Amino acid sequence: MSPHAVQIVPTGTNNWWKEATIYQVYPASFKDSNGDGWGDIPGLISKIPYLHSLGVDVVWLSPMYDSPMHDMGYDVSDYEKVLPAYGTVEDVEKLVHACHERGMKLILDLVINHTSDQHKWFQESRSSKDNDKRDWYFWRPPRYDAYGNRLPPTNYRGYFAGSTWTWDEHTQEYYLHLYAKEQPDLNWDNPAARKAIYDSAVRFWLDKGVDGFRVDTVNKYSKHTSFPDAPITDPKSYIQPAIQMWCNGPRIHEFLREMYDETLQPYGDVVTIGELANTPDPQHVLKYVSASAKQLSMVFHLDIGHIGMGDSLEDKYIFRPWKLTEMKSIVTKWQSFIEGTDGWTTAFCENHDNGRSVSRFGSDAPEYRERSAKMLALMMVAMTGTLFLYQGQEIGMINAPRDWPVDEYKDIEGRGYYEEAQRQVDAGIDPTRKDRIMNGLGILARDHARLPMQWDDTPHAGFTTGTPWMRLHDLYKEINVQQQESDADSVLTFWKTVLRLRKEYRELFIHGAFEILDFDNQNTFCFIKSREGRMALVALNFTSEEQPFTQVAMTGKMKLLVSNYTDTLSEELQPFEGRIYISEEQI
Ligand code: TEU
Repeated sequence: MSPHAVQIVPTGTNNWWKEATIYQVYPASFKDSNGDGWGDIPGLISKIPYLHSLGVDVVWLSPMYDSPMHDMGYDVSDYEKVLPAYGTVEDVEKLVHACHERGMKLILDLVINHTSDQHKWFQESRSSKDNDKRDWYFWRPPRYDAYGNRLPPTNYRGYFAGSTWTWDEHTQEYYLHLYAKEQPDLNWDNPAARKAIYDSAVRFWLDKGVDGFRVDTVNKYSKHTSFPDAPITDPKSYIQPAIQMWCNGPRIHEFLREMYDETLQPYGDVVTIGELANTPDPQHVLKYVSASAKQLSMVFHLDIGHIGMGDSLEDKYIFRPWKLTEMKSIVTKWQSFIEGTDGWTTAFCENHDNGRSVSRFGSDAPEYRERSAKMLALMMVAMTGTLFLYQGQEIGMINAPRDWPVDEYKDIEGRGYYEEAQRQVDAGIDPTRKDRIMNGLGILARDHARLPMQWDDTPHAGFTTGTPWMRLHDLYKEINVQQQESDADSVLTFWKTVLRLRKEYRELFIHGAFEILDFDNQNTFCFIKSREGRMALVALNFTSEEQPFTQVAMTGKMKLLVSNYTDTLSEELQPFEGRIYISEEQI
């Protein structure tokens, strides 16, 4: 065994969620049961047997709460009501039962940094300056420039291209929203607001039997409430990136510990997966995920999703060519940082906020699409931590065609960047920006993950009998569940196989120590997982060319466990080939 590999000795209990495979469902796009063109919970319930057959242990359901849907449900207007298009609270209780009766679990999406502007709390807060919920959100007076023009309280740029402040004529103040103006930020510094969040958003659903939450924007609840201006990093703009003003704020750990102690711990081993942005220091991440911290079970580190994105918030959707060493560096960091600790980590490469992994990290060309999907599957199932699969990843769904016009893109974030670019072109500020943003959206847009699920080759891919809310992929007749379920060589069959192997070799794949073997190689990604003298070697070719298999000597005493080729060559890795070798005995 390599002398560098460190043993992971998971202290604390081996919680149920460490070895689970969690499958994210985007409710709008998964399965429509009533022909209104929107996915719904009865449709999801009808597909639980399918998910069970895939090898899914936990379903993560993205927001299904009542919402005006400006941000596809991440703008919650009532935590205790289900969006009518998705169904009812009783439907969610049936979904809990459908999961539990198969030994599966259900987690929901906890969106508690902000509400919708239609939430009754905000409606009360905005009604008058002396309303008792005024301080449940952030209200501040305007500033004025030298000419008497009214200005927002700070120069912050939000995530959806625009100021984080919106003027309220009725009470003559601005309110804060890191995201859309329809998503006002809750003031977590107000204890009454926190208590209401715990009761309405958390306990209400735990009492319905859900098994945990994915926690949206988990490190943004504690703001620097003196609200200083952000440094000028974009001289051509009044608004400036300011994520340091709300990420990992002064009271964030206090708040998350309080939520754990008061709301989660009383329900037993409830899992929480925090969406953790802009926290590159592993030591800081451990303050969130160490079992002794009693805050979160684990977190998503978003940097794998940001591969290929521009280096600044304003250039997020300007595509930036990347090298494989960037991915290796990210994977190595988040695979290794829990070694010797009581923390835990996640393994994912797709979600509802990012383009499809085959298109971004492999190749969605017809001759390479399936190979790429299987190669990436081998990378994912060999990773330490809790594994997450996003709907459609198991059948190798790919980005929308590059020639789709911008009107097919529905997401508020991408459209915000496009419209901002249009304004800059019209103003002569940046004549090529709109084209560069459109190019970036063609690779990186959140929309690519939100095309309806492709079930079969009937109209609308069996997703709906009505008119789908979003256009289906043009290739749904070639890429769909039904065609792949009966194909022994399909991506779906491959995922079922390798998910079983992940459980069979869980000590290595889920709990093993990670060590990279070829960091400087920009074409292949080879790493080992080791534990108690056993070892697995993973070899991945990220190119469409044959590449030398430089670790072949290490495979002498190992057996080939799985490959996405039937005819493997000893000295070369074929285009987008993935292989996993296993040591036969203690090394
Ligand atoms: O995303 C948090 C967020 O800031 C996103 O912009 C994220 O950083 C980026 O898209 C990742 O590549 C969460 C939800 O996942 C997202 O869908 C919501 O729009 C957002 O919060 C607001 O609730």
